[in-house]
Amino acid sequence: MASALSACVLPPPPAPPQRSFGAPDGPPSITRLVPLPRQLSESPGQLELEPAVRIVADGSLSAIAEALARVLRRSTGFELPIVAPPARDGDIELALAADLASLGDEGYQLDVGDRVSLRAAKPAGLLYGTMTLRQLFPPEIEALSRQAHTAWRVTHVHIEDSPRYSWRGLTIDVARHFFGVDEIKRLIELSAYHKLNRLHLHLTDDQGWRIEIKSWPKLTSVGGSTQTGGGGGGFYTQEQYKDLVAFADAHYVTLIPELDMPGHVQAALTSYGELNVDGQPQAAYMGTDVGFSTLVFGDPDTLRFVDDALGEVAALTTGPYLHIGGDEAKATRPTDYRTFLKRVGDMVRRHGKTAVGWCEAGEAELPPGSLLQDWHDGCGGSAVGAKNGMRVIASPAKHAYLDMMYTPETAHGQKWAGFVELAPAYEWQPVVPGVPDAAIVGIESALWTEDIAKRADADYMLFPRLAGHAELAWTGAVHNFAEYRLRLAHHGKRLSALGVGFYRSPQVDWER
Ligand code: TNX
Repeated sequence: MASALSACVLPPPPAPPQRSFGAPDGPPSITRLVPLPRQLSESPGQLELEPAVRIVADGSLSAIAEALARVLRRSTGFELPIVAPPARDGDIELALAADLASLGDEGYQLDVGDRVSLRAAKPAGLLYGTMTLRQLFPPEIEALSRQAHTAWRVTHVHIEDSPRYSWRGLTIDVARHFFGVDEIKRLIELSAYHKLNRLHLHLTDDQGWRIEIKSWPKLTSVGGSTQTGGGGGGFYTQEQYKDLVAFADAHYVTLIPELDMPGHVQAALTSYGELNVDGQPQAAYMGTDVGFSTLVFGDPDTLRFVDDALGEVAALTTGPYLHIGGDEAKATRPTDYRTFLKRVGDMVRRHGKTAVGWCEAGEAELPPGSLLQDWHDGCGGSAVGAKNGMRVIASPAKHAYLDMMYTPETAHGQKWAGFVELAPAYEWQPVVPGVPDAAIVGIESALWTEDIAKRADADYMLFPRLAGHAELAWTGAVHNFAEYRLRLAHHGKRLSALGVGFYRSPQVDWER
């Protein structure tokens, strides 16, 4: 236990950290946290949860209180009733606090002393505060069954925290291989646990169409029945998709649907002959090539199809964004590409949403305020787009593509952007050539699934790299891999308790 007040402070963004976390004299609580909070100080003393502990929160916060209670009840075996204020010593108190508005909508303040007091201006901040609180306990707190011999102690601590970037996301390709509702819900929980707030579902590609469009039912009855390498495919009904949106909303994760166009559309061309020049449905595609399919331009059927599909997906979407793809449209003539995406951007606006496109789409005139997802050093479009008022999300393949193999020995995945071990996944900055820092809204990792068909393989590729990306997005670049790997060793115990089968990189001493 620290004998004197010890503190670690991260200055506000974008300045670099003044001192490194995890220095030998750093507060021990720090070694438990991924992502790091902006500011933490410890003082002497510890709080131990007693069986009589209660969660004190007013009714409007019951969902967040209940989510925390569920986790703590399982492992502690305590009853953990949720009661209205006032709190007494020994309790965990959650409260909204207007005086914390300076920490923003996602920031929070967490004090552990004679009781736990978690305060935030907005509910999202409280949710993130509960994630930090969970990490301050021993890792067994995440266990699914009662851990009888663990003392649930937390060192007295004061934390003030808020995110560096507003966009902290993950792309999951459910088109190449389909991942069902329960798998996506689990990823939403794991995203929120790491303080991520965007989940982008790549719903359509050459190999499959994964979202029911009632006005074009063959998109799923035909286009949803295939996937890479053959096999059954699958899709979300609109009811299932609504359920996913509600689940994501409850975790303060914005679900972003992507309908990729004008390339990556073979599944649509397979479903409807009228989308093709010759009026005939095309053959299903189950390989791994990209850039060979394209929609036909200027054709009224095509435009009606795009508008109907965007309209139905917009109606299912509570968040502000629709992703329209725009990547690798190598079979589309450049002028057609620009004309088409401009029209699609206008449709998105008409449906009341903000367009997001892959960086190539910066070449097209999307509405101001649209976003570009940059997957490799500008890819031509990001700088142009930024000049035209677009904002940029950094997803550089060589750091953030989680389908890249860790090493030549990794059993699944690709290597076109290089091998991505834990250090290169962690040590980078979200900068894009020609794009001013102020136009960069954050980071999004991506898991493409040409070669990833099972939850266990997805876990292995996502974790623990996603934790490093989450830290970059939440804390900003801390970049002391030697220190990070110590925290990651601890985090690995939490991931295991959460049932995540992650890659045990030799860069980390997991047994520490
Ligand atoms: C590139 S980067 C793609 C995807 C592939 C991925 C495989 C981008 C926007 N498109 O279509 O699945 O590489 O790593």
